[in-house]
Amino acid sequence: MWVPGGMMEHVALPRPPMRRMLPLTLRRGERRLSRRWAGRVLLALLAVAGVAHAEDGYALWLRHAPLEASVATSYRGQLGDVVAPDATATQRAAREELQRGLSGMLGVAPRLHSNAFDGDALVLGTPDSNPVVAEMEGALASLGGEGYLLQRRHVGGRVLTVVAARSDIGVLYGVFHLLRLVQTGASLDGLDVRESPRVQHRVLDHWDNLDGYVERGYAGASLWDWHTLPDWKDPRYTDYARANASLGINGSVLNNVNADALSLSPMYLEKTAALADVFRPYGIRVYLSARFSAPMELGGLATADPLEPAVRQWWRDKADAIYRRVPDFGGFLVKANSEGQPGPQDYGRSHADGANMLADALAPHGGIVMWRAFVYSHEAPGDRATQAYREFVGLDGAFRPNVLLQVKNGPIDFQPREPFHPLFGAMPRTPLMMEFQITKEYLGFATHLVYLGPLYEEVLRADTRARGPGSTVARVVDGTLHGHALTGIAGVANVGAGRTWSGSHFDQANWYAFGRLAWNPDQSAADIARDWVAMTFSPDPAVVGPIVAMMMGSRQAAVDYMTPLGLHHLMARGHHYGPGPWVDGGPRADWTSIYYHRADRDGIGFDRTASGSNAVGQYAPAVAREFGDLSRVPEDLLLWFHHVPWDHRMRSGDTLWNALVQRYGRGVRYVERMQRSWDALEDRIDAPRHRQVAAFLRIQHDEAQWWRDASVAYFQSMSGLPLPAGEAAPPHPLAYYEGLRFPYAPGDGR
Ligand code: BDP
Repeated sequence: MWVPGGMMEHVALPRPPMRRMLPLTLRRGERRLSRRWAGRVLLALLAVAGVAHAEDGYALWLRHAPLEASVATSYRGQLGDVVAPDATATQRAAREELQRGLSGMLGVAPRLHSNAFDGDALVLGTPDSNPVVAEMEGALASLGGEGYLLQRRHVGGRVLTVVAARSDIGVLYGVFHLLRLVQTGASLDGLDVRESPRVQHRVLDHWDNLDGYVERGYAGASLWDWHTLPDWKDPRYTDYARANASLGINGSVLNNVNADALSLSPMYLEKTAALADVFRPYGIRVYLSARFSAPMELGGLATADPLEPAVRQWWRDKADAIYRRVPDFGGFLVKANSEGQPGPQDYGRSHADGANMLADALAPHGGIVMWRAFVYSHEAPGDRATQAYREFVGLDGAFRPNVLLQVKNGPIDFQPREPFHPLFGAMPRTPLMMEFQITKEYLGFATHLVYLGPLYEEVLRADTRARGPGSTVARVVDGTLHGHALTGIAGVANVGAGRTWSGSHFDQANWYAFGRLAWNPDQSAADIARDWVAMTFSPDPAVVGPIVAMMMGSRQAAVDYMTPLGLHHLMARGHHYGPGPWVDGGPRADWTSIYYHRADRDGIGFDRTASGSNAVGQYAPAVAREFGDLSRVPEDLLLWFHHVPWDHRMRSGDTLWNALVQRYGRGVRYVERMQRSWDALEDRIDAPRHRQVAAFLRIQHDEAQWWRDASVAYFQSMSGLPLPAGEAAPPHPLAYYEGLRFPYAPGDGR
């Protein structure tokens, strides 16, 4: 029945939990149930009812849906009573999670003891809080402050399942891991799991404005109700913290990188402190995006020059004031001299001057600066893809030890597919932090089912060759490549106040995948998807298999129907919603699509080889040779790096023109297949979620078709070539697509 470490072989089909499984559990157990147990079952029923009746996505992957009865009985027998300390807020959080999770999944609330208990038991603790764990101190030594151990131990005739760590937060993480094992049907026999995070700062960046609007957010308004804070601490803040802790996310930047200085005012710092209080038991520190000109806006200074003593003093005082309210404040995230934001260059100073000033103010308190390398200025001529490298690479080694340089995964801007950013591997003396986007600004917003796990995985596994083969981006990020202890990874959050948190059921998977990869960047996107599906929908292989299959190809499908073969940035003007390969004119060349695709009668693509912008020259020589060589460049990046004629021969032998049109069609057909797979799951998924996903897939299909038709119509107007056999002509003339307007596309910057 149990498959070690994997899915269960024979799991009953998912069922409406309250109707079938729980009464069965009761009947079977009746004889054994004392009054006390009956009371606990009732409690569990009530706890489960709250979750099970509301299949609206709110419970995320923490639904703790009831397991099939015999499975539940087996786990109950294996785990026994629970011995867990309850002296600190984090210890209580761990107990509550266990209680909630096991009640939901096993149908019975576990018996909790805070100290000694004689029978078989599930034991939680640190060396300080539990004597069994105290004896394991040697095994815990190398776990670090956040790691944990899950172990089956035979101690004096008792069988103990131990969740041990050196800190309370490690224990909480271990509890979430154990609950995941139970929910996904893993065997506990011979349980022996050692985990510690590979990356130190695992952070969500919220692009939330103080007025509640979320830039590039597709899940409703901001979670933070600044107006009612600090007095009203919405229970949702706790659920947010629980969800993050279940993944090991340990930081939250509360406000948009396009920052409002007001976030640093005393009134807002009180509100930030209230959120920090809610998050603290879950191991989450708060950070703020700092507006570089705040000393002028809030402090009335005439300058924000980072070398000006009054400015430096202002930031020191500000840091002191923040730490008085939030003693474990994480630090600042800064977007400077990019897209019109103020920064040190306004005063002829460098990024390092700016970052170091803030780092000096935070250092006495242990805070860090996450300085963004996303710089994008119209004053800097040349290929936009090369700007960050040009501005930063010469500053390697110039930053204080508490500065991380936060680099987007690719050199342009969260496109459906980009090569990895050339700064990874190129600044050995500076810790580089990864910035992924979880919210799908360029990937169909919340309505397109696009699982980002494969995108993250592709980037993390890319080989920078900085120190020979195996110099992966993951090893830059986890610090092992260049020996940095300070490490970080950030995801631009996709959560909002909408009931599903992420705007759709499937976008929750992107939050989930980001968190799991932040903990261990070498995990596989497919394994993560399997866990997510098992917890979010059902561990039934007949559910997990098809859904994981849908998810794993979904990102490539979006690339295909939006920007295949290395095309990028072809969105219509003013929003990032629909196709606009025809966009030209306006104030800046690099705000147009034609700048990026460079299509004309003869060919298409951006020449970034030595004969073009030479962006390839920013990569390590081995990578530059591969990307720069038409015969070796991955075809998925062909038009990113090369301008080629329409009749360029692909490796298949077909022409580029045919391949391009076929890719568009392939993307649309993938969505059709996802629709069919999803329809076939109708009896296995609860109706509310099934209905919404089906509707969103219809939207996705229509929009994929629209992308395909508009793009094919436009590129055909350039190439003048006939469509390959079997590819239908777009139903409308190009002018129709060009004329479509979407003034209120969600997520637009304001
Ligand atoms: C772009 C977004 C813009 C952000 C910017 C950034 O369109 O809203 O402000 O990135 O990362 O992707 O700062």
